Amino acid sequence: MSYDKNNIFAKILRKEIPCKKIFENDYVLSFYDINPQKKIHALVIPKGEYINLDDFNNRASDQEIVALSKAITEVAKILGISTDNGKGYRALTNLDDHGGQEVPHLHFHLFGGEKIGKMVE
Ligand code: D5M
Repeated sequence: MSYDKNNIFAKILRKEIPCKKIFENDYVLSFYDINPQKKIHALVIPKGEYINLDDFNNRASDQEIVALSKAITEVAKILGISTDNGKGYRALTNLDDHGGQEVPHLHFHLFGGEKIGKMVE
């Protein structure tokens, strides 16, 4: 499978469609999910063209991988859902068909602001 440059997150990265930005640096963009499943529902995506976590780990540089991982913690802090306050959140990524992935650009969902059950449907 090759990367689809017309996926919705690629369009957000090219600023062709707007997003409610939370955080950005050279490697990562974070914004609110358009269809929140929990009180707080953010997305964290790499700026590079990666389809899913497997593709990312296969092809991304160490710098990109570290940046994405650290951005999750940074965004959680910005949103006030980090483990600093003993509350915490769920970080989740769906991979491909069986994982239920709809947008073919790697994204981590950050769910928080309320107690979350064992699985997110
Ligand atoms: O999750 C894809 C997620 O992307 C889903 O929770 C909706 C969200 N989405 C779709 N379009 C937008 C825009 N334009 N802005 C913000 N969020 C969006 P998946 O894991 O692929 O099922």
